[in-house]
This record gives sequence, structure tokens and C-alpha cells, in this order.
Amino acid sequence: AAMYSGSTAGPPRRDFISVTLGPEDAVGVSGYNNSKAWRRRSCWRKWKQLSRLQRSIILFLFAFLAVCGVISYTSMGEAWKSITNKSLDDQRTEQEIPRLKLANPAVLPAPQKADANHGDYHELSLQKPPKLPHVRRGPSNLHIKAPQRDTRLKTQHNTMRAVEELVEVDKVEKTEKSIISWRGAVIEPDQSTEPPSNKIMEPEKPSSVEAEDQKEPVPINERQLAVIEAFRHAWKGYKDFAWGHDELKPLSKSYSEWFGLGLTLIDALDTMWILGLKEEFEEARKWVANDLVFDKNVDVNLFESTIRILGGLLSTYHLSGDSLFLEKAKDIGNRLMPAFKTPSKIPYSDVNIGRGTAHPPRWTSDSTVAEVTSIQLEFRELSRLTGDEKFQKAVDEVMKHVHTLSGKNDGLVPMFINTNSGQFTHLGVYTLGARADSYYEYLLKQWIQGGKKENELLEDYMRAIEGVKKHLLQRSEPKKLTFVGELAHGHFSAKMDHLVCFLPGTLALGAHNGLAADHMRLAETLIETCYQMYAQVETGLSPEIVHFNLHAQKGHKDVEIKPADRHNLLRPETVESLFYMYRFTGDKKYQDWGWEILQNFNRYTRVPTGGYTSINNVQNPSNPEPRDKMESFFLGETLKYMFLLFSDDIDLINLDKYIFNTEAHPLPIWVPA
Ligand code: DMJ
Repeated sequence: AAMYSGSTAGPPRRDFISVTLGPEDAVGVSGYNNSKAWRRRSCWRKWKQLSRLQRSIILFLFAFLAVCGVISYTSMGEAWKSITNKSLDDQRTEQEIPRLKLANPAVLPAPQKADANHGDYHELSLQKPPKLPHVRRGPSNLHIKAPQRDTRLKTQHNTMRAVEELVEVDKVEKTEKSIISWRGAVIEPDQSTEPPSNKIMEPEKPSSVEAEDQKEPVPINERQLAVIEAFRHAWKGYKDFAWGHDELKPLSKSYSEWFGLGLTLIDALDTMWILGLKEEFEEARKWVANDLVFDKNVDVNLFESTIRILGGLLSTYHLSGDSLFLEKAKDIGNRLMPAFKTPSKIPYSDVNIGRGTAHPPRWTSDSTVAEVTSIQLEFRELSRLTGDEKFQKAVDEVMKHVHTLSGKNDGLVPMFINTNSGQFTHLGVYTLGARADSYYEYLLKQWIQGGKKENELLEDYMRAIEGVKKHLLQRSEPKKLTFVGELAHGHFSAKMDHLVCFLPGTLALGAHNGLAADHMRLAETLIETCYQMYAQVETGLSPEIVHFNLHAQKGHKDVEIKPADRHNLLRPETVESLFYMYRFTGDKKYQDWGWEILQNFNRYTRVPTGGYTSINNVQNPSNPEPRDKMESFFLGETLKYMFLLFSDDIDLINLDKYIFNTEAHPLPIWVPA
């Protein structure tokens, strides 16, 4: 086809386009030719017909898309590489990657290698969270790398915001996934029933190095200052008369030895850090560096030295980031291991840390149930930090074994277990007090520590709380206080140890972690009872044991105290629970109750020359009969929980990032909420 158009001047102009159709271009009889060459040419023709502007726009769009393509190809390639590099076992949990990657990265990553049952941990190690800004407390010159608030990089803020957004997305995903409920408990549908790996791991960093937050510091208030003052007073006594020894005897201005390992000093390390007592901390650190020696021919109790010494060193390592404490923790951890060499693998109560030998108490081959089941948080953490599986393996085996044992009563356990047979002994007596207490506490806390996947622990915990409700709860007269009694061969006893007052705090912690809401209601009633164990007593301090009145009698309170039980050892359990209750409810009455207790400790147990003393008679305000001993847990636990109770800073040991061991030493949660 040819087309001409006229022109006004000059030689005739070819004002047309001539197109010659070759045979292959001709539209055939069939009317449609779709050959490649034809299409190419037709595209080219169309392209030529476009204006220059149109062509530029199209070229620009192509260039833009090409750049985007290159970028996304590179990042997908990375992700693909990390996926394909993994073992088949790891790929089993592939769908977990985004979730775990996004799980609150603010504290610390989980172990780097885990066994096949726990791909989750492995996934986390593949995705190290970004380091975020952190405000550290405690002695500033001991911070490992403490970025100053005002010098923080803008990019860190951006990272923080980006991570927060991702966490939000993750939260939505999580809520969608978390649908299976076990008696009110929210359980991930895909969680394993096995405990965490024994085939651990590459060593982990302290949480202080990983944990970062960017909040303004919350100023210390009057009540916290009063705790600091109390701590300093106690510390003065210890320093003046008992430095480097286990316990202060504040009246005789001397000390007592239990293990000869500076128990009070070690128990108090992280309290000093949390209270911000820089000088005291530095001095104590020097003692640990120069004088703390575990190579000693001395018998120590496995449980007590685990919760106080190993726990204290591990938490101080996490808070300060100072590797000295980890080295010491490894040392004592290794020296405690011979305790597990028993026919049943249920550990002996005592170990000689110098000789490497272990034995049960002289009069029996039994161990206490609470003791063998309340060392797990510490040994598991030691494995995670060192990469050595043996610690975790030993304590996990104990839990697995106890899980299978008969002799429980609706989840309630007897108080003794035999190290030869591995069976419970002295069957038929059930208490949440001495010898059983922290078994229940550590069921829940291990479950939380390990990222809420170890179902057996949760099952045992939930069952036990049902057992408590069924067998041990009663109400007193006249105030109708709900209390936890004891059961001995079918007979209920209205006896409650002060030790049981850990329970409201533990129940509240469980409820906070998604367990049944009625646990929280029970916690609220029980903490009221624990408070009344102080308030109804002449000195305002609780005795070691109370008996509740089940029947109203004129002139009688709810709480009765037997002469043998009226001592107070400066124990922490009630203030510990007050702390949890305040954290989770914000109800100021819990702070007020704690404040009353602190004032009464000051009134009746403070020794003018330094230190606090346990007392023999909480019913005699004019002579409480000082016992001349300050237990290490007064500094390790009681004053620490007081300080935390009075604080309004939820990030001062954030309960979604840390789990307290039974001696109030905070250890990181492996997969923080
Ligand atoms: C502490 O050593 C621990 O809290 C333990 O679990 C119970 N006894 C004391 C405090 O009362």
C-alpha cells in the first residue's frame, strides 16, 4: 500500500510510507499471520509511531523495573541460600522461620544449634536479631558497651522501629496460629512435646550485650531509696564483720560458714547491679576475681549452691556482661556435676566440690523432691552459654523421670525421692511448702524459659494446680482467707509455711503467660492471705509457719502461731509475690503492703551496727529475740524484690525477657515474648 499527500511548494515529495509485503508477511487466506518476524516488525513499527516523550517514559519504566528486579533477586538469593543450606531436619520447621525471626529480638537469640526436635532454636540462630539501643542500669563503668543515650545513632532508632513493625506483624500471625488450648492454656499448634535439645549448641552471649531498649530511665522513688538505704546498711554489717564469708552474724559482729564460699556476697551481686550500687559492686567483683576459689575440700548442698552461687553468677554475667562471672559459673557448674552420678540419675543432695565426689545425707539415700527439680533453670542456662550439653542433659533427665513417676496425687508430688530406685518415698504427704515448693515453681519457669514448647512441663504444672485446688485449698475463719494447707495420708492440715507464699507470684506469672485466667484470681486471693500472715501478727512480720482457723472462735484471728513456728528468717516469698502482682495488675495496694513489711523489717530486725537479723518471736514487739543471723537471701531476694516492687519501670528486669530463679536471680528467657 502507498499513500501520497500533496505539498504546496518544491518538487513533489514522497509523503508516504511504502511497505512491501513479502510472501511471509502477507496475510494469507486464513486472514492471520502470527509469525515471530511479523510480530517483531509490527512492534517495531508501533514503537516508531510513538512520540519521543512516550518512548522516553516507556524506557524509563523498563529501566526502573530492571533495577527493582536486580535488588529483589539478590535478597531472595540470600534467603534461599540460608534455607537450602540447612539439613532436612531443619527444613522440617521451615514455616517457622518468619515467626521466629520476628519474635521479639530485643533480648537474646536462642541457641545456635539444636537437635532435630527443636528446630525452632536452630531457626533463631540463623537469624540473629539486630542489636538495638539499650539503657543499662548499674555501675556505668562496668558496662560492656553502654551506648550513651544522647549519642545513639539515628539508624539504631530506625532499626528499632522497623523491628517493632515486624514484631507487630508477627503478633498478628501468632494470634492466628495460637489456637489450641489446654485447660485455658494457649499452646502453639506446632510445638514439640520434647524438652529442648541435648545436642547443644554454640555458646550464647550475655543478655546485656544483646538486650537493648531505648526508654528514658525511670527515676528512683522514695521507697526505692529506702530499699537502697536498707541494702547499704545490711552490706555495711557484712563488709565490716563477715567479708568473704557465707553469712553475717550481726549481733556478735562475726560470721557463720556454710560452704565457705562467700554466699552472701555472691547472692547479692545482681541486687547491687539492679540497685545501681556501683562502688559496692566493684568491690565485690574484686573479691570474686581474687578470692573466690571453688577448688576446696568442702561439701556443698547441690540445690543451695546451684540456686545461690551458680544462679547468682549467671545472672550477674547477664546483667554486667562481665565474663569473669561466666568463668566462675562454669567452674562451679562442673564441680557440681558428680552429684548426678547415681544409679537412678536422680542427683545426690551433697557434693564435695574439691574432690569431685557426691553423696546423699548420712541418714538416708533419699533426696528432696524440690531440690532435685529446682536446679534446672540454672544448668540449662549454663549449657546454653557454654555450648556444653552435659549440664542440660543431666537436669532434663531428672524432669523427664519425675514426669513419669507414680505416687503423685492429682499432680501433687511427695517430698522425697530415692537416688537408687528413682522412686518417690514417704508417699502420701503433699505440701506446697518446704521440700516440694519450688518443684511447682520450676515446672512453670522452665516452660517459660524454653519458649513454652515443653508440653510435659506445662501439663505437670497445670495438673498440679488442679491438685492444689482439689486437695489443699480451704478458707479460714473469721475472714474467710483462702489458704493452701497440707494433706497427710488423706487428712487435711490447716498448716501453711511462709514458703508457700511464692505461689501467688507463680500463678500470676503463669496467667501473664497465657494460662488460665482463674489462676490469676487464685493468685489475688492467696496474696491477700500471705499479707494477712504479716498483718495479723504483733510485729507485722510473718512467722515461718501459720495454722489457719477453720472454725470461728470468739477473740481468735484467722492466723494461729505455734511457739516453735514463730521465727522469721527475713524470707522473701511474700514480697516476691507482691512484686509479680504489682507488675501484672498495677494495683498500688501491693506496693503499700510491701512498704509496711519493709518498715517492720526496719523496726524489728535491723541491727544498729550494721546488718539485719532473723528473729525468734514475731509475736513480741518488745523483744522479738534476735537470732543473730542474716541469711544470704535477704540481700539476694528480699531487698531485690522490694526494690522491684516499688519501681514503676516494667523494664527493670522485664518479665517477658527474664525469668527469676528461685533465689531471685534473673536469667534470660530463650525466646522472649
Ligand atoms: C531461698 O533460698 C529460695 O527462695 C528457696 O526456694 C526457698 N528458700 C529460700 C528463701 O526463703
